[in-house]
Amino acid sequence: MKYIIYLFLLTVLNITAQKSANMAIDIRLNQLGYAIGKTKIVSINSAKVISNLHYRIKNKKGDVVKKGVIVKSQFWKDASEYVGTIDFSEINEEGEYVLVIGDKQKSIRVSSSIYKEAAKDVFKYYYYSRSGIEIKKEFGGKWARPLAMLDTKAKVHSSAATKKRPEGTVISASKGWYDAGDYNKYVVNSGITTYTLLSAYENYKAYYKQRKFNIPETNNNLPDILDEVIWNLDWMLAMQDPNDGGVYHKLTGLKFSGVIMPKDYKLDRYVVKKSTGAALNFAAVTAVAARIFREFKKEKPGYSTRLINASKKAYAWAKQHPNVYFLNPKGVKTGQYEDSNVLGEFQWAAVELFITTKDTMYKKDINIKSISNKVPWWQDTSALALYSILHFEKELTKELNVLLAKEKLLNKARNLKNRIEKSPMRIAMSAQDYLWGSNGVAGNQLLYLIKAYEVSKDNSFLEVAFAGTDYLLGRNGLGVSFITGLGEKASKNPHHRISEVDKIQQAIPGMVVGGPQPGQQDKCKYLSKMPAKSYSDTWCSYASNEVAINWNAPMVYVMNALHYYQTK
Ligand code: G3I
Ligand code: 9MR
Repeated sequence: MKYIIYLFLLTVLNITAQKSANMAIDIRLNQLGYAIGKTKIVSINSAKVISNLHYRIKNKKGDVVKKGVIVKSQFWKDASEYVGTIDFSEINEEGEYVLVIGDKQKSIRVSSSIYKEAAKDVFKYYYYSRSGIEIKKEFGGKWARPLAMLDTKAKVHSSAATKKRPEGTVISASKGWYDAGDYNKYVVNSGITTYTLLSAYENYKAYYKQRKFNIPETNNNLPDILDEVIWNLDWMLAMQDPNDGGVYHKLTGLKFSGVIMPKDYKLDRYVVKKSTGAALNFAAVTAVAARIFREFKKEKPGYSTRLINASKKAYAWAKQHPNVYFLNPKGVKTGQYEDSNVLGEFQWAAVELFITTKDTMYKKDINIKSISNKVPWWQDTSALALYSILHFEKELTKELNVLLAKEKLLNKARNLKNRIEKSPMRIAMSAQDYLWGSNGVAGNQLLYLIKAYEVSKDNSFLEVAFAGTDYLLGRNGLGVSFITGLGEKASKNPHHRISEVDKIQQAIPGMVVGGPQPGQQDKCKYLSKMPAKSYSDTWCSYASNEVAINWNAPMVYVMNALHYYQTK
């Protein structure tokens, strides 16, 4: 009898222990699913230590295809959570599965085209961000909106006045993409953004020549990605002062608008102070575009020549004005994209101009030793120079120290790969990466790993890029997919004026939100101050939940590349 009671108590204790463990755990996974033949990881997160946690994975027929026990967990300090890992990389049959842990379960998809649709959604964000166009139902679905904000009457601000273009001169600087949740347009943030899309094309030409994204230009003879980039390039070209080659830093209202649709925007628009940063971002991007559009002389006659001439003039202006750093002039209260260290931008612009023109005057300015291999972002574009040098490695091998460039890039990529392999969450993000726009950091880390794969053909870089992409799609500190409309539990209330007031319940899909960061500069309501959990899915939170053209760009590159590698 005693033995039966003992057994009964033991069973009850075991069930209770399992139940309390289940209550405390959260299953974090890639909400889009997992790629056949690639690494597949689910993270089990808990405020408490995880041990002896049983799990099963069942297929659609209900057969258990994998089972196991998580015997220990690792402490993830950026979220102050314990993390158990389930690696089910061996499951490679296309289909739907269910992960069962006690009374919790989650659906998991294994597929050969995980990112096919997502790669299109993150790209379409740029079409929805176009200024000065009607978004038609045929291309924009229920997020159609009327023509607005043509920007044909922008005034030269006092900070940008010159003899030939005095204050109040009216210029047209139409088209371009709204920067983010606001309706302003900034040349510096256009730099890394436009380059990333151009680089995607330059590295995967055949893929992008056949990939259709259902935009108004889809049926012309240009790849859709280039049509979309032209929308912003044309605006950038209009931001250059033809009299001296200088480039206005931004086109903006004097303050952020209210929470309105573009058609209700009433603020006067200005082009504001020229800056060295704007000139160099402009010079680099137009030099890349010039070499790409050489291939399309019939479709875009004269465009390549116009771009390279503009690039040269902007670079010359920057050389004559090497330290004109932007800060908002008095009375201007919109975004700054300030940058008082433009050495990296000088290297990037010189590299792109040399690659495109082979003119030794630019080669003279290149010093690969000085180029930082840090993961690039709007304020430090140095590594973009490494990307381009290594794309043209063969062509440049006798001209530049490409071996040093390769060593720099691969060293950084190995560092990122090691972080992923050692991290409790198998992600590259570390404490100092949780900044305003941390999801942009995450995207650029993944892009960096794919660049390393392109350059080295070392498959381990591609493997960790696949695993690392889980982070933005749900395997993170909140179990939320940080890309609107992608996944069962995705960001819903981005700081994006159009999505906030367009009377459509769902936010425009495919937008990467800024991501967790402990700065909480917006002073909105957050549930945690931990770096990896400090995120608020509210309109209010522009410091963690805004969307921006530079945060989507790496995910266009990454998701389309991963789709390409999955299906090639
Ligand atoms: O780089 C430093 C880092 O060294 C330091 O440790 C850290 C903590 O202090 O700060 C880091 O700099 C931060 C930077 O973002 C890096 O992410 C700055 O403090 C922070 O102010 C800066 O925020 C920028 C924000 O505008 C405010 O200026 C974001 O990068 C930038 O993406 C964001 O851009 C805005 C546009 O101005 C307007 N349109 C919306 C867009 C997105 O929110
Ligand atoms: O909407 C603006 C967003 O694009 C900026 O990134 C952010 C920080 O500069 O500012 C947002 O505008 C807010 C302004 O700064 C303060 N009043 C409320 C505005 C809307 O949230």
